[in-house]
Amino acid sequence: DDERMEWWRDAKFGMFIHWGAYSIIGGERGEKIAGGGAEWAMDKLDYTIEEYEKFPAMFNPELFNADDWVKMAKDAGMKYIVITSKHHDGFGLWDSKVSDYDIMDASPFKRDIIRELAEASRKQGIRFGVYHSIVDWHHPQAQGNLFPNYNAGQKDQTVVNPEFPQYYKNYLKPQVKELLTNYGDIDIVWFDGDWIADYTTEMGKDMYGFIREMQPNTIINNRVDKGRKGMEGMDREGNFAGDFGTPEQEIPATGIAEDWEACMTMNGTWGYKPDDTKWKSSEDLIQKLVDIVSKGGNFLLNIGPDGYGRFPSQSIRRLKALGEWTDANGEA
Ligand code: JFZ
Repeated sequence: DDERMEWWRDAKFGMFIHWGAYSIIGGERGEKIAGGGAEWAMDKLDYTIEEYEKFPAMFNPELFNADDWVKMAKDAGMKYIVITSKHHDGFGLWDSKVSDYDIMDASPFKRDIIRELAEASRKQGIRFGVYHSIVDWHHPQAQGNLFPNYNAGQKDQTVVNPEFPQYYKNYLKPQVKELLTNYGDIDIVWFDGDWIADYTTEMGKDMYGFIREMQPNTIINNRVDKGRKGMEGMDREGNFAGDFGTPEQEIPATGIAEDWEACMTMNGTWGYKPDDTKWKSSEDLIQKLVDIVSKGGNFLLNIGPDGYGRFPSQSIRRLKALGEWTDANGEA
């Protein structure tokens, strides 16, 4: 176990990437702007499934260059990348046979983004992982009761879809299997959406074992278990919660014995959102890196590329500053 975690503990600093069909929308619909994360546009701006499907159909990010993205991460001093293979909207960035709601069949781009990034990461010598959402607003059996236009009583997160176990078995697991078998080593699987009432600890344990069997060295976050915010579950012996805890937008106090990784945005959104101009300064981000690393944690810092495949200029400037700092101060 310790051996499996070793590279990750040494790595300290990684890049989170939230990218998908929502990156076209930028969190805006007419005069409305979604509050918080723009990756939630489908839910927050009340798009029906049919309306939202237009965005994958327009997703054609011709400026995307995997080598450039990986180089920007490396130059910033980051040692790994975690990108959204699928966020809550359900649109997959890899070539999937499980569903047509993917980059090959639902979009004009028809390039396997996960493959290009996995290969570029390997080539440039940094680790590669995927964020995969348990919630899936596009799948009728898995909308997590969040989608407003499906099933009366939506947004009541206590409502359970009786067919969710079928989604889990026949859709979610096969998706994860594709990701864990078609792309070489997947170093991290970062689950999210575990909060929905439909998902169970039994499913989490099953998923954890399923991945371990395919790739014994993959590192899996605590949100593979049910309802694991922040460090929940990591502090209780014998309590199933994955390999590391995931404090979000916060740095815990000192004295955590378990593995943890703080994930943060550079502004206030995970997905691209031009309206969000609350950028943390480079100095602040450097400070956070030092604070986290000094407390034994990892720092997963997010980029929300736009619908063309560009990192926001504000993010690029901050990555450069972080790179200059990590260059000058040795390994993070
Ligand atoms: C989730 C997503 O809903 C969000 O869009 C983004 O991807 C983020 C990284 O993860 O949001 C969460 C998940 C967990 C907590 C808070 C927000 N939590 O543990 O407090």
